[in-house]
Amino acid sequence: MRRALLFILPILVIVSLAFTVFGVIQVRYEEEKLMDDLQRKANAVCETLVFSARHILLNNDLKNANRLVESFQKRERLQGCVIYGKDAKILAITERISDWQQKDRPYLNDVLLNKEPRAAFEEFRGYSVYSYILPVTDEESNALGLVEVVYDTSFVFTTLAALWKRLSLSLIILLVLIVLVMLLIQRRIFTLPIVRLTEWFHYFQKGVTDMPHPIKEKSELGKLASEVEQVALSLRVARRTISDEALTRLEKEEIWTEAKLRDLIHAKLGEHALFVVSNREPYMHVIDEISGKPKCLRPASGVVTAIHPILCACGGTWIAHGSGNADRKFVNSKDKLGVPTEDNRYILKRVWLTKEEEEGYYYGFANEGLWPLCHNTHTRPIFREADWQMYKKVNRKFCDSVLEELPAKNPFLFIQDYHFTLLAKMIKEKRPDVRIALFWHIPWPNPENFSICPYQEEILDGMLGCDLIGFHVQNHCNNFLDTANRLLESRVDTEKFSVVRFGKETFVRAFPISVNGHANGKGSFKVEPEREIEKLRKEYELEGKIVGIGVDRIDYTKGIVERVLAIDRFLEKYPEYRKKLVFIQLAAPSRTHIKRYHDLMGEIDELIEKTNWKYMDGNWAPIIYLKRYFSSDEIEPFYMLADFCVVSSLHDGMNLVAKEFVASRSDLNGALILSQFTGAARELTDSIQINPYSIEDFADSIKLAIEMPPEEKRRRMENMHKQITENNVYRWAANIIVDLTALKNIQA
Ligand code: ADQ
Repeated sequence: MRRALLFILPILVIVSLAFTVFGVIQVRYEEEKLMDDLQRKANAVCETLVFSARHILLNNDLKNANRLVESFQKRERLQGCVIYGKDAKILAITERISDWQQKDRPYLNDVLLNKEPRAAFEEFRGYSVYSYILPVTDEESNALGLVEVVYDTSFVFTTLAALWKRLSLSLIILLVLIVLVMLLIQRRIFTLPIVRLTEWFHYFQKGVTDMPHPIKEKSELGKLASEVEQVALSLRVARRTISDEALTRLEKEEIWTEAKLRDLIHAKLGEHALFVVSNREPYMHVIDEISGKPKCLRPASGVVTAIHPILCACGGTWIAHGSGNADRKFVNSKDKLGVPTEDNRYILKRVWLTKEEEEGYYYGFANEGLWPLCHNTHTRPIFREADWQMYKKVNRKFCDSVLEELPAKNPFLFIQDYHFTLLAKMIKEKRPDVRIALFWHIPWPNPENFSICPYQEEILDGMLGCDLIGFHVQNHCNNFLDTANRLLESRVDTEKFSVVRFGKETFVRAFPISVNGHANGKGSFKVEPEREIEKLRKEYELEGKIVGIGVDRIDYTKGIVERVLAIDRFLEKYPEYRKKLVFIQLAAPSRTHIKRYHDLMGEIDELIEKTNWKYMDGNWAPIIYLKRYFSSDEIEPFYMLADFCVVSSLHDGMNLVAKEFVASRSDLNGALILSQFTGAARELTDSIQINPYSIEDFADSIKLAIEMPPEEKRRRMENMHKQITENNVYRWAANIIVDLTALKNIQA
């Protein structure tokens, strides 16, 4: 519209100017004509009056003078007339203008003297009148007196005003007609072809690349459309070639790498792009509190850690909640941006939530309800009806956002986690052709525990909209099948590991998630690791010390309190390690709006302070607590310098910190103390496994980790390193893609 105005406005201005000039000329002409008329009329009337007045003045006949001025006032628009004597005094005046005599008129003597007529506009009773004066002379041209006629001129102004009104109305009608005609022309010539072209681009973008373009004429637009059609053709050919080459390469390589996953995705998905949905976004823009400038962060989240390398490898679109306070500044008109910023590998589409939506859906239902429901940590889940309604609303919002993006042909959608249990069903209602996998990153409880959820049926029904549901470990799969079997009208096929509900089959599989694994045996830093490690040793005075490390989001499931209690017990029980051990805890604050998390932060602060106070000696204190977000490049040197790493979750779907620690130890040194309640414990069997609730055993495990002979440590780390290298996150994603595409073939 703004563009159309830019186009129409100059035309309107020119037409209005031309019309105004024409109007002014016409009004002037009309005014002159009216005045001319008036003057001629005044002249004629005055001359008639002179003729009668001469006789009256010669005879000084005042009676007739009065009669005469009264009889003349009946003439059209004549206000009245006056007869003056030779001394310029009024002899007779029309009654109607009797107050005319109060007017000061010094020019009367001049007219008598010069015997010349006088015409002028005068002001009378606040109006303009036209006065015309003629001298009356005898036969010898001696002045006998004067006659004056006074005309009303208001009709001139009324006539001119009416004329202006007519002209303005015509101008308005003309302008409206011009606007309408211009809009019609511009719609026909520009808008319609562009709308058709945009529609065609839209389909093309959604994967319909074989539709001919809609611009038939050979205009510039037609040329542009042909060019895009050529690009479409080349792209189609290139994609086919890539998937053929990818298949060949896949058969040769063994270890899963970024490149191999890319090949697999090209081979399996071909031209169909990959879409990922998660609550947490991989890149957040926030205003730096110190500098006041926006900065870009990678959130401390296991989901982000796992999915980001996959999208980096194969491109696609990641749809997530735009939760950073500067996020809106960095998206285009479709709420998208290319990430990573320095080297755009995939598209991030941000979905905006209101404060109430975030409160109800994220903090409320997802994190005060589902999170404690699924984790066995004895934290009571809270289910509020209002939160549930918000959760449904937000799932619908994400559904609309995803539908806008999905291409026309068989797309693949990969949903993350417990925030979107209803999404798959919502999408399938509109697009049954979309292949959907959901990965559940947290544990799945047994049916008894799950059955306390008041919305159990809708949640299970929503999840069964998926074609494939993945959990970290087989035990979670079994729990899910049991739950569906007991709480929902459905049939569980224990041979195929699937749930059938109303004829729709959903497969359930275990896919243990992992990290990228550094298959080349080196760290993934952009900076030099040795320099970084040295810097840390100096900064935290770690020279000659035994260093333990813990890296967590601050969450009650991570067992941070139990960890501190175990360190306390260890130092109590084995005092010879006082002043020798330093434990560094990196902790990212998380979900701090929830009271349980807020209280937990306070509890951890207090406990660490108490423990440090208890053992403090000179400059030494056992625990260094670094409570902030760290980038992965910052975390890795901590992993590399540590003698042991502690993961003490009370319950954890997988736990990527354990795997990151192992992956970063290409020196095959260091020990891992790992809670038996993590998914990771099933794969990392060479870790020192603990029950974090048993503080005594936990403290002994710290001693075991410290005193383990180097060869033993090396042997264990080598096994774990091999395990992570072979079963890295690329293999995890590949397994899901292979299973999902295999299902597609079965169901087709
Ligand atoms: P999370 O509970 O978020 O994930 P986890 O697997 O422990 O957890 O991963 C946390 C990630 O955050 C790691 O990559 C770690 O490096 C990072 N991180 C921790 N502290 C940090 C800090 N202070 N600063 C910056 N980053 C930090 C959920 C499930 C897990 C599951 C993952 C993946 O709860 O069980 O392993 O998803 O599926």
